[in-house]
Amino acid sequence: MKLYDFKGAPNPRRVRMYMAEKGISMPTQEIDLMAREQHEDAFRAVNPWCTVPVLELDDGTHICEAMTIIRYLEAIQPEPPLLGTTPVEQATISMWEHKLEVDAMLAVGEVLRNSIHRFAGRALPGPVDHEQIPALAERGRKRIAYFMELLEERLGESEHVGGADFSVADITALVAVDFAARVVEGLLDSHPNVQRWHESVSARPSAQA
Ligand SMILES: N[C@@H](CCC(=O)N[C@@H](CS)C(=O)NCC(=O)O)C(=O)O
Repeated sequence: MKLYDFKGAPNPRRVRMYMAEKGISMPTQEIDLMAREQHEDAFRAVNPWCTVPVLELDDGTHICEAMTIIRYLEAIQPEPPLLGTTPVEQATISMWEHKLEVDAMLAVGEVLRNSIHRFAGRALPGPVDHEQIPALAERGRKRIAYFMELLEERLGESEHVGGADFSVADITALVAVDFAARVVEGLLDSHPNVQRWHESVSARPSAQA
């Protein structure tokens, strides 16, 4: 297997952190998003959606989308479980993971992609170019404030995002919070529960992956 990766980007980080937690290692190929390598023909043949991460299997199958890659790896190597074991654990982790992907990861993307010069004309990842809409950057900032409140409340009642144990919901949450910190100064201020959790999950060796 091989992972198409880009070190500076949040979605590949979700997969790298998951792999580190599981003790899975494989060759990686860096796709330089800054140089728009994701739009070159060689990479379009791997993923016509022009995004990383992508997992390449030994038979040539390509699997895109961070959570889909994670689900595949969990299916072939279930231990230690990071998607829950009982039906209720699995549902709760999946619920929080998905909520944070939509409300947190996409909110930060909305701010960055609609405000910084580098993304002019490239307001969405993928093969189709889109103009920036500054109002979406404003809305994204409000969405970040909302998800921080949501996380604060959740981590006031639960040790980890998906429940008692560390799970993939913590991975998406950590990546999203670190991503949000790029656009909001003092993000963790007045969020003591998020701070406590952030310190603890950031201390895991996998957070450096
Ligand atoms: N929903 C996809 C999102 C993938 C994605 O947007 N990846 C970004 C890097 S974080 C990308 O490849 N961007 C390419 C671009 O900006 O053109 C996933 O979960 O993998």
